[in-house]
Amino acid sequence: MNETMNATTSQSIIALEDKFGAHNYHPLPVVLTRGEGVFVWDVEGKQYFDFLSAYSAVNQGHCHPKITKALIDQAQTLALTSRAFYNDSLGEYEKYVTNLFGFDKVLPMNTGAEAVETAIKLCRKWAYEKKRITENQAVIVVCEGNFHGRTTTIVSFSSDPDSNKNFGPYAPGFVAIPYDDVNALEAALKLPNVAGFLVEPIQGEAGVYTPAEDFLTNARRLCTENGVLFIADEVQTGIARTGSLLAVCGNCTCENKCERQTETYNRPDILILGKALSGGVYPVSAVLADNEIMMVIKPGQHGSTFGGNPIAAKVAIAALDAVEEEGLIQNARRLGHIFRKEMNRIIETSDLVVKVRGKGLLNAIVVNDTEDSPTAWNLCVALKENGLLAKPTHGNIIRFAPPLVITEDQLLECVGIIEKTIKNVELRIKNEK
Ligand code: IF1
Repeated sequence: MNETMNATTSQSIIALEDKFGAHNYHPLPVVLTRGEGVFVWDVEGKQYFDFLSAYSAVNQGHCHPKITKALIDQAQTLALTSRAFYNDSLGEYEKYVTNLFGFDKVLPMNTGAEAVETAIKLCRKWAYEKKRITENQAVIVVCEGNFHGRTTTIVSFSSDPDSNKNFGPYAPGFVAIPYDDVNALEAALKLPNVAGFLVEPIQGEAGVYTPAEDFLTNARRLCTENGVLFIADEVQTGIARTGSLLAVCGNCTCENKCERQTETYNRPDILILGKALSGGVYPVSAVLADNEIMMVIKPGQHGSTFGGNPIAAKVAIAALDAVEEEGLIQNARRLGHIFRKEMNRIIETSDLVVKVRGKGLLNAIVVNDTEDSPTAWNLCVALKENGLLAKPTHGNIIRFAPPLVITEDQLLECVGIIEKTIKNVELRIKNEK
């Protein structure tokens, strides 16, 4: 293809989406055409480090050979049976994933939001049938600043106007407390008819808010004391992203076979997984719980056309295998410490960036400007020019979440890109004054 055609390719593709696609996103102006490991390439052939990992769905790296092989092999064998019939992949996956995470049963779904909706239904049904809460009166406690998906029920309890304005009427049965506020949680759990507490172990979209060390431990204790289900949404924080198999594992390094009894493991009653459960090659999500909870759902009371399909089953096994075989938990933990140390070094001499926070390889920097300023966006555009892709979560916060297969050398190269870009943007801002 000649230079002129290449030169317009990005623009023509962006124009296509602008003309024919809903405007429900405002992507960074880059058009990607290939991905491999930590790298993606745009249609002009430029290579980038991917520091978003499709919002932590590509923990195992783009187009992971084993995962894509599992996808292709199964797609050429048996793609979808629906759950009207058994298939020879689902049981194998169900055994694998329940053993790995330590629960009696799994309910397979597709997207994270579907898994969150499933968890809400499961929690409510358990409350009516086991806890004997008055029917249709169940309350689930949630946290301000949450992000659990975009269905009308889920946005009903969002505190972000972008997520819920003009999508009413809102679903009842949710009470919000401030995130990381144990006293507020204790008080809320005393309300009548409380069935569950739904929480992200780290609030991703809100800006990678890591709670106090003992928040999840206190939440687990309070839920136990009040007979309320502790529901952990690990769609974004799970599958090694935070340097443990799950963010609720606390500081467990998962070096040994998990006994699930370590004092740092705040075992949820309902565990929600998605995104990296498939390594980003296919929509796969899951809800895990023990029999006492899971068995309240009887045949015909919940499901989905694609939930538990053979491709999803094989892909998820390969995706979870990769986490174990490639030591992604330990890599995320070790490189996360290095990354935050390097970011803090940069922050010491920067007026533009004021804070770094996160766990494992789920991190974010806070830009020294107002939420509605274009500074964080402009910094991301400048990072793109320098070969690294990241995007602001909210206004002045930029999430940095590379695939967990990144090497130390690659990470340090990216630190160099980030440092250089911050300094260039600072200089540009100074010269504009
Ligand atoms: C978008 C955010 C991240 C999630 C948690 C459930 C879901 C998500 C903790 C729903 C999904 C995605 C959705 C995507 C962007 C991304 C996102 F910015 F929206 F908030 F990661 F932070 N629980 N998060 O993070 O899973 O239905 O999407 O499979 O909607 O723009 P899903």
